[in-house]
Amino acid sequence: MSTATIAQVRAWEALDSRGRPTVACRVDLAGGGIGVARVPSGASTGSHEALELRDGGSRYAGAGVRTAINAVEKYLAPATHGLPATDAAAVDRAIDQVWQQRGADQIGANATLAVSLAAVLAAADAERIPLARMLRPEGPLPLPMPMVNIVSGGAHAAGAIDLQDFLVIPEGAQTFAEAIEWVSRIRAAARTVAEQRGFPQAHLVADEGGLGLPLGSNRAALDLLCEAVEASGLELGGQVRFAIDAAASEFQTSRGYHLATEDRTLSAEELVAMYAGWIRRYPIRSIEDPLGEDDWAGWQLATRELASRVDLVGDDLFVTQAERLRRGVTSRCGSSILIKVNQNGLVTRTQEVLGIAKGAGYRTVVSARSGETEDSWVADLAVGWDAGQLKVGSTHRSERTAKWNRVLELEATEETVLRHPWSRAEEHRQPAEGGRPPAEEQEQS
Ligand code: 2PG
Ligand code: MG
Repeated sequence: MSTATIAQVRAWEALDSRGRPTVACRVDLAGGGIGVARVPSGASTGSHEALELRDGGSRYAGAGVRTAINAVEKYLAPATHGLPATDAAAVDRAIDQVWQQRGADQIGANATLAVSLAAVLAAADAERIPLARMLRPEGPLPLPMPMVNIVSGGAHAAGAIDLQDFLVIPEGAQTFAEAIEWVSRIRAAARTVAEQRGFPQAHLVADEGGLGLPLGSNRAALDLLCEAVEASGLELGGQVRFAIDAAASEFQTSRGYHLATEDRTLSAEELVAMYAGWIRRYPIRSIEDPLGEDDWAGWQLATRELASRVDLVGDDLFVTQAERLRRGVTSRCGSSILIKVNQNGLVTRTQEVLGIAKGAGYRTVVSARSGETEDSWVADLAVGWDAGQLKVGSTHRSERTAKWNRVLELEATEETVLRHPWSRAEEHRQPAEGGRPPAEEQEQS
């Protein structure tokens, strides 16, 4: 028996950052390598995501995960026993076989992902190297550009405003440490500006560590970002740009896109026109989920109208699934993809989706969920897969800083290079049908 073979798989209920239970799993290898992984969970979940199994009933208000834990111990542990953890594809195939046979209602993506992740972490532990290095054995580790939440709305801030995330991208930073110092400065300035504007609740934090403020309009969040960047002494546009995660499925109704904060309902055309106006006025680099998860026609329109100026990132649209991404590429929807392992359920299959996106000329953003844990493996995945961008929330709350801190650790201890995904020097991917145009065709402001 090789030292990397899986000897034991155990699972239990742990808490996530919203106090809800989640699946934790430990894989022990024959030679002593150990991997522990806890599964994250979304709030603005796409309806096409892989199914997260919850028990129902009265425990944890129905959110218990004992069924998923039972699935790990009863089915996934025997199926993976004796496999080499170093062969992640073989481990995932074994997990997937059980998943297909028993069905989503017996296994659950929270069970499959827990084992899949714990196995790769155990393999890295056995080799005594970071997971990022195991995934990328050669050359400097490519660190992602951070996208950092400053203002939260939607499902992450009790609907304080309608759009879910207003983020900053410290594009001009030369190192990850510099990037983090800049965004921490901006986050602090945003709080001060908000307090000066009469929002005493600016010392409280939303689900991802951002400010959840009843600003009165969605656009006001962009003005707050502008003021915060200026107060930080950083240059808007040159050093720092903005990103938005509209999470539009959350405010889509049968009558259109309902902006409750502004008491108006917009058609897809009107919503796209609103974004176009914002893009003209603010240094916006990307908009995620600008339209609803099944509004393919709206996405096509947005891609035609906006993709030459900003990245359009599919999260709820693509849900880290190859089939939906392929449909998006052929029907010219979006130009970038959000990658979340728990939307997919398996580590290697998620990596395949990322590969398809890169092949189609889409940019890629590895993302955490709004319900997170102290785990930091998502940072290693973003680095090891050379995603180019990482989105894990704000600079507040330990489940967020765990991820930034992990990239800082890699920068301090490994040979690394910080990715600047929009710089021409790094513009190496070929755009495909429906993909974004090359950098030189994109407007720079
Ligand atoms: C998103 C994520 C992370 P959630 O929409 O991109 O911000 O949120 O995990 O709630 O889906
Ligand atoms: Mg999103």
